[in-house]
Amino acid sequence: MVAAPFRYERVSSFEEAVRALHERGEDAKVIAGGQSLVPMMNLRIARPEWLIDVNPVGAGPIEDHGGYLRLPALTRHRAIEEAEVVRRRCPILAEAAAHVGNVRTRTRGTVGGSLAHADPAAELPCVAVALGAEVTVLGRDGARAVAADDLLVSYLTTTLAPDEVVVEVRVPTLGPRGGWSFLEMSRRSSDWMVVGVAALVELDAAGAVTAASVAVGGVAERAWLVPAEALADLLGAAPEEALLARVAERAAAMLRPEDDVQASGEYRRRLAAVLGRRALAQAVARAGLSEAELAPRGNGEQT
Ligand SMILES: Cc1cc2nc3c(=O)[nH]c(=O)nc-3n(C[C@@H](O)[C@H](O)[C@H](O)COP(=O)(O)OP(=O)(O)OC[C@H]3O[C@@H](n4cnc5c(N)ncnc54)[C@H](O)[C@@H]3O)c2cc1C
Repeated sequence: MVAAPFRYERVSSFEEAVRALHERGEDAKVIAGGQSLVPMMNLRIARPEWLIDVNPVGAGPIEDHGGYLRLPALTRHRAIEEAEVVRRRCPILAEAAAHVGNVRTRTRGTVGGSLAHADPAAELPCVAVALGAEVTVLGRDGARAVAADDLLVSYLTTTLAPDEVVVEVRVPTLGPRGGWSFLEMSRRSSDWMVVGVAALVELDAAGAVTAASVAVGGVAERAWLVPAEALADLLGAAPEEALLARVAERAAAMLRPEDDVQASGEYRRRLAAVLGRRALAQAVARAGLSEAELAPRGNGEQT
């Protein structure tokens, strides 16, 4: 199928985009990478009257601000996957970005688009929630910062107003004894996840856990941040396999995923427990890796 007729405007700043969205009303949509919006238009699930193309704004560089990385909204998934600064300072983000679709999709799709689109099976919202990332949103009254966890509401639904745009995303960088892991199961390598888990841990010098954060994708109507009480047993403890398994089981038991064509809800819940245990174990194993051990090269995948 082809998209219904639409009108098209290019803007060279996010301020202009906000103005255009406001003037054109609720039938206007921003287009960034087009990797979700265009397929939806072709299927006529979306029929915007106006497309506001923000690509002339450009992405600009990913900046290291010490405690956080600043990713402009138009940063492509491929840039996140490949950037040395991301691999070294926030490696979970690069690891997750490598799972997004195929290389053609990653070359066009953007971090701002992924968060604004809010697909519950998308990798970047899941990792953003686990990291406690902050999203800068621009509207008619200026900019506001919103936690990724507060941006996401439900299937393809966020707290963005129709005339607001995502401008940048700030992701906390890895601590000196921080470990990370992003694991997912999908039916084929370039498919959306059936279930994915993002896990972050911090250890003290004695190897006890001082902080942990886990988010799960594909199991609810949005990326699910595991409540702190489900991870509480980790704090102050030596992260042994049996403890990690118990914590992952407890968190997964809170889930009530629905059946769909890809998997039953019960299968997803089991998968969340297994991937949760493995992700926590990998995060623990990676905690304290030196900078020289980080920033591995891309896998050169060309699918
Ligand atoms: C074959 C294929 C496989 C894919 N596989 C995956 C996958 O495995 N995992 C995954 O996560 N995604 C996958 N995707 C979709 C993903 O790649 C998109 O990049 C992403 O969801 C949206 O980013 P985009 O820049 O393309 O957004 P667009 O398609 O341009 O826009 C998507 C939505 O976000 C809004 N939007 C975009 N940018 C902004 C902004 N700055 N401010 C406010 N609103 C904005 C648009 O108005 C629209 O509603 C796949 C896509 C394809 C075509």
